[in-house]
Amino acid sequence: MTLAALLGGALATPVAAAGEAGGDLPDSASVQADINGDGGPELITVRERDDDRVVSARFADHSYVESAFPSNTAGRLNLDPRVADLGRDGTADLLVTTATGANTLTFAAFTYIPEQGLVRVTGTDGAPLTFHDGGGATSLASYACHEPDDDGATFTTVRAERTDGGLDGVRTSYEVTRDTVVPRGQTEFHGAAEDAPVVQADPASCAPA
Ligand SMILES: [Ca+2]
Repeated sequence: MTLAALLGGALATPVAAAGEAGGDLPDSASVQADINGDGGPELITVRERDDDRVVSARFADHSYVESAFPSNTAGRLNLDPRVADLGRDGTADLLVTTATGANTLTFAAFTYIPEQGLVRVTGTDGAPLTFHDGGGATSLASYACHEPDDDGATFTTVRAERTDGGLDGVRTSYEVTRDTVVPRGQTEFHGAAEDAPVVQADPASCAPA
């Protein structure tokens, strides 16, 4: 087998499999998460509705809340919400995919506020929080969560371009309080190594404790 065939096969197989499965993809995806902090799980579902997607929560008492959000994700891919505690306050937030690039997913975050329902996490200027996970040959994007630092930040994003001299980009930390996100610090880096601490960010660290 030639190298080209090897690469072609390795790259083509998952795409073909996804294509074949396309007609059978479910039109919703559900997870369990404790979004109101009472210790019991809610049933969280993301589904497609017309040109939008809808994230919803059903509670143990059968009450129900939902919020629609625009998504540029083709077909039914990446419906699955990620469960994350961005504010490290013990209640789960929901990360939903709003766009799918070649190698990078774009996320929005929703948090549950009693009397309001599922509210999109936004900045004080009203702009929705948007962040990414992925990268590839030319870029890197990721995020992480951590216990509050000196500025109260619990959420960090990293975005970088890969250059001949290393990674050029920015690391930004945020304080997240309920549905409001506030930048607390930013570090630019140039020529950073792949294993440099400033470029490290593990989305798994955002899992609720
Ligand atoms: Ca709960």
